[in-house]
Order: sequence, then structure tokens, then C-alpha cells
Amino acid sequence: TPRVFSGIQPSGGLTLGNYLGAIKRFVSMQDEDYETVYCMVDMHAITAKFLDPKTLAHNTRELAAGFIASGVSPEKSILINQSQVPEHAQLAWIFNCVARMGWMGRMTQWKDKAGKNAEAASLGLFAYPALMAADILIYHATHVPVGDDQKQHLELTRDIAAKFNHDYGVDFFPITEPVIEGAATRVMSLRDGSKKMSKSDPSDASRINMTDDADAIAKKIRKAKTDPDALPSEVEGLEGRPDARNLVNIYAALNEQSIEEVLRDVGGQQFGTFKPALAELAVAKLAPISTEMARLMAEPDEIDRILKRGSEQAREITAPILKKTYEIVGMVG
Ligand code: AQP
Repeated sequence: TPRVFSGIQPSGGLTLGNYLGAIKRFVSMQDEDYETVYCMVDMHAITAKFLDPKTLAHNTRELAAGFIASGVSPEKSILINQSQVPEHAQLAWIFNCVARMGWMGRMTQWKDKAGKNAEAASLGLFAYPALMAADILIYHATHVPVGDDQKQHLELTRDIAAKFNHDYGVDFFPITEPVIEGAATRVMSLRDGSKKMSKSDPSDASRINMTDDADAIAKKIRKAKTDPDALPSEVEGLEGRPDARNLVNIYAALNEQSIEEVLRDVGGQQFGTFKPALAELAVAKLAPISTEMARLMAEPDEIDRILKRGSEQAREITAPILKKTYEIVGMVG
């Protein structure tokens, strides 16, 4: 069976962007013909800024609770925390020696996150995509469900696999396929339709957190930036209207409809009508998840047990792949 791998950083709380862009697909892939491995990438979470240890631990458990509450089943999927499966980091070192500085320097996420002061950025932030390639390839995963923003990193993962195979004259690492599907592969900020919705945006009003209560969700949607026009009934009518498009995409993804279907129903409506309907839908879909997250967070030992069992299952896959990699590279003893 083909294997799926994907991860999310415990760098903050989960957002609606993570849920619609990634987790919803994690859940559906469990029931398709795949073996699925889903990961809290705690080693990635410390690349951008210092996180105090309590926050990192809390975020990691909360993220695991978010996965499970959203429908990722520890019975159907292997659920792990990255640092607890050491083969990720071990393979990453080899990939640090395969990847080129020039490739890494071209990554838009590096440029965005390092900003103008690259000298002050961590070495880990620069090497992030090589660790991400290792996360995926240590499972020989062939399919990676992600949001649209991760496309470039997945191309780099393919380049690293191809260069390793070429340099060592083997056909060992698979060339991975990104799975970027659905109506909301790129959920935008509620305050600025040209910016991605992100956990680390300083404005809390820019995002819906998976832990927001019904009032907070309704308020953020009511205040979301829009334009003065009515909603169109055809997709072309969203051209040049990023904020309107974003709300329609969110509605479609939450309601599991196509954008065309949504516009057929809501075309002609003013935002004064559409926003309350969107808020109601969002609360209906998200409230059960946040309630379940809170219940799971009351039992952190149970979360730790699930992650520990996941690590054991994961290492049955990763240890032999690392061993074989070391043999290929000529690491003996
Ligand atoms: N706005 C988004 N729309 C669709 N998908 C998104 N993803 C993130 N934001 C959106 C997808 O969620 C997965 C996990 O992302 P991540 O936590 O590893 O890192 P990120 O993409 O950098 O997410 P954030 O929320 O923006 O975190 P910070 O602010 O810490 O950088 C990925 O599949 C991503 O595509």
C-alpha cells in the first residue's frame, strides 16, 4: 500500500487554514487505500523563534488533540511527535549534505520568515526543508497532503530524493506526490485577502483558531474584510475580489461543496446575509471539534500514550529505512 505522511508545526494553536488545508484531507485519506502517518513536527516548531519549553509541550499535546478531535484516528493512522522518532533527524543530516545552499536560499518560506535579517535567522530555519524531506522520505511516503503554500518544499523534497538516488546510483527514495486538493488549499487572512491565514499572524482577528468559541468565530466572520458588492453567481465574478473569494472558499470547504455550487445558492446575496450563514456553518462544524479537543486536553497522559505507541509503530518503518540508507552511503560499524 502507498504511504501518506504529513505534519503540522506545534508553533501555536491550530487555525482554520490548517484544518481545511491539511487535516480534513488527513482524515479522508485514512479511509482510502493508504497507510497514513501524521506528525506533530516539534523540531520544526523551534526553527523560527524561541518557544519556552512549557509552551512547546502544551502546543504539541494540543495539536495531537486537534488531530484526534478532527477525526484522525490513532487506530487507523500512526500519530507521532517528530522528535520522538530519531530517524527523522538522522536522515535529515544526510539530506543536509545532499541539498545545496542555493536550493535552500530560493525557498520563499525562508525568505519570508528570515526577512531582511537573514544573518540573525537560525541555521535550523534555513535547513527546514531538508528536515521536511527527511520526515517524508524516512517513511518512503509517496503522497503528502498539504496546503498550497507547501508546494515549493515538496518540489525540493523531490529534488533531494532524485539527487540522492543519482549520486549513489540507486533507486531508493521515491519521488513524492503532493496532494493539494479541495476548495480551501489556501485560506487567507480575514483581515487581508492577499495574506495567508497563519498561526503566527500578530492579529488574532486575522484567523479562526480551532479553540475559538462560537461568539469569537461569529465576531471574526462578521468583522472579516469584504467589499461592498453582492456575491456573484459565477466563479468569474470573484476575479479581483480576494476577500470575497476567501469567504466563499471557506464556506465551500466547510460545507463540502464546490465553489460553483455555493455561488449558485448564494449569488446575489449581500455580505450582511452571507456572513451570518457562514458563521453559523463554521460554528456547527468547528464547535464539536473544540469541545472534543478540550476533553482530550484534560487527559494529557492519554495523549502521551497515543504518541508513544505511534513512535513505536513508526520506528518499525523508519529504523530499517535508515539502516539501508546508511549502507548505501557507506556508514559502517
Ligand atoms: N492558510 C492556510 N491555508 C491552507 N493550508 C494551510 N496550511 C497552513 N496554513 C494554511 C497547511 O497546514 C499544514 C501545516 O502547516 P505548518 O503548521 O507546518 O506551517 P505553516 O504552513 O507555516 O502554518 P502556519 O499556520 O502559517 O504556521 P506559522 O505561522 O507558524 O508559519 C501545511 O500543510 C500547510 O500547507
